[in-house]
Amino acid sequence: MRVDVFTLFPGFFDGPLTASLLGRAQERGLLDVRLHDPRLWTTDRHRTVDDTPFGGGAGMVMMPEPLFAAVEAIEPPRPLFLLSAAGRPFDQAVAAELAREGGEGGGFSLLCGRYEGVDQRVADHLCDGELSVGDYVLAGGEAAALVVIEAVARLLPEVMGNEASAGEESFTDGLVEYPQYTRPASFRGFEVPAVLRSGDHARIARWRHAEALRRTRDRRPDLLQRRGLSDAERALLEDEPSQ
Ligand code: JCQ
Repeated sequence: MRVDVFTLFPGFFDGPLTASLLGRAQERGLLDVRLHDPRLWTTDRHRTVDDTPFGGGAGMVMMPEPLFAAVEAIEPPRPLFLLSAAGRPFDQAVAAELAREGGEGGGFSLLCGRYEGVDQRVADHLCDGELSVGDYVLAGGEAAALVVIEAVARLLPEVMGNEASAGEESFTDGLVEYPQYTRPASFRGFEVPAVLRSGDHARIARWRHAEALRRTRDRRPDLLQRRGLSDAERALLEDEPSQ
């Protein structure tokens, strides 16, 4: 899958794209991230990419010309998304959509804003949509772009140790994770729940499901609201003791 990124700071991506999962995916030819610096498409002596806002106000706005010139020269894979706190919330469903549609020779592209934002004509007439990775303000879209790339790349066939890892999320889909433990069984007097050492795999699966439900209800009621509960899950939440 090809992902083109338009950024004034291509160096921001050096570590994240070469390390770990994304680095291996690129080495294996499963992922092809291409960075483009719009500053290279400026034509003035000072390589200017930003200007003061019409109407006044603090800060600078990214100019349309270098962004349009860069995108029109490259003709990156579409859709092209602007990273912005005002965008469509990026979640696992959007990640899955992008992984599915970028899967076979396809892809998508990302435009990273900086300063106070980009000229609105870039969002309106160059990009196909806007994505937000969360309700906070970043200094630029680069960190958000990395979030999107990593969440999508790990869903591509062959990128992780997939089928098992992706399938594991089946019944717990839309819930937060159940708690995980490893050795030692007792650490500083803190014990691993006995059920996980019982060897009773049906009971372990039931306990994990109940824990995922309980934690989602307590920490992320918004997720539970969206997903809903089956009758069996309602019973599990009421009946299952904590361990
Ligand atoms: C993305 N949540 C927050 C920073 C300007 C479009 O112009 C700008 C974009 C950014 C980066 O995006 C975010 C963001 N999801 O801040 C400055």
